[in-house]
Amino acid sequence: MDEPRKPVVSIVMGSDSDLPKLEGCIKTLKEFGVELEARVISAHRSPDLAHEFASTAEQRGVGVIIAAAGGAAHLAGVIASLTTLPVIGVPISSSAMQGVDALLSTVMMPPGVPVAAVGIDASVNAAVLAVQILARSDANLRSALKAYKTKLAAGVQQKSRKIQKRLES
Ligand code: RP5
Repeated sequence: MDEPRKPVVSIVMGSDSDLPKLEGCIKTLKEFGVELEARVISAHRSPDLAHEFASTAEQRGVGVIIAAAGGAAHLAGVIASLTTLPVIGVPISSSAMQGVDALLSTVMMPPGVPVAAVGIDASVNAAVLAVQILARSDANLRSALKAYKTKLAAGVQQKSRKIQKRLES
């Protein structure tokens, strides 16, 4: 039997309640054919697990970590403090502050410990950024990214044609 393929991107989220906001990320990574894993780890509720995860991810073959959390979102920052892997933070809009709290908690890291924060709930961008990082050493991913950009541009033209048609009718 084939060995299960090792995850190259690890998605961690502060709670399972964050999962709906990460479906776009998971779908996008799968479309690029990137092996992934997804785990619930909380910087505040399970700090020992966060420490263990971050300090062993690189030796498990993970290349990029995507860390998503809402509220006082310290998950991405704590993980970034314990690994030299690139960490992409996704602020989640799960609190009364609609993600502004998570955005600032995720992005305002001290010098020397970067988290590449994407927009609030912008988990598709986290996936694309992860693929762009991995593509530096993967020609297939570089081609796939070029095709992705072409598709984005085609989508814009299609929308424009749709508006033209509506104006003409
Ligand atoms: C954060 O608290 C999680 O990332 C989630 O966005 C939020 C609420 O968590 P639950 O109370 O739903 O577990 O740590």
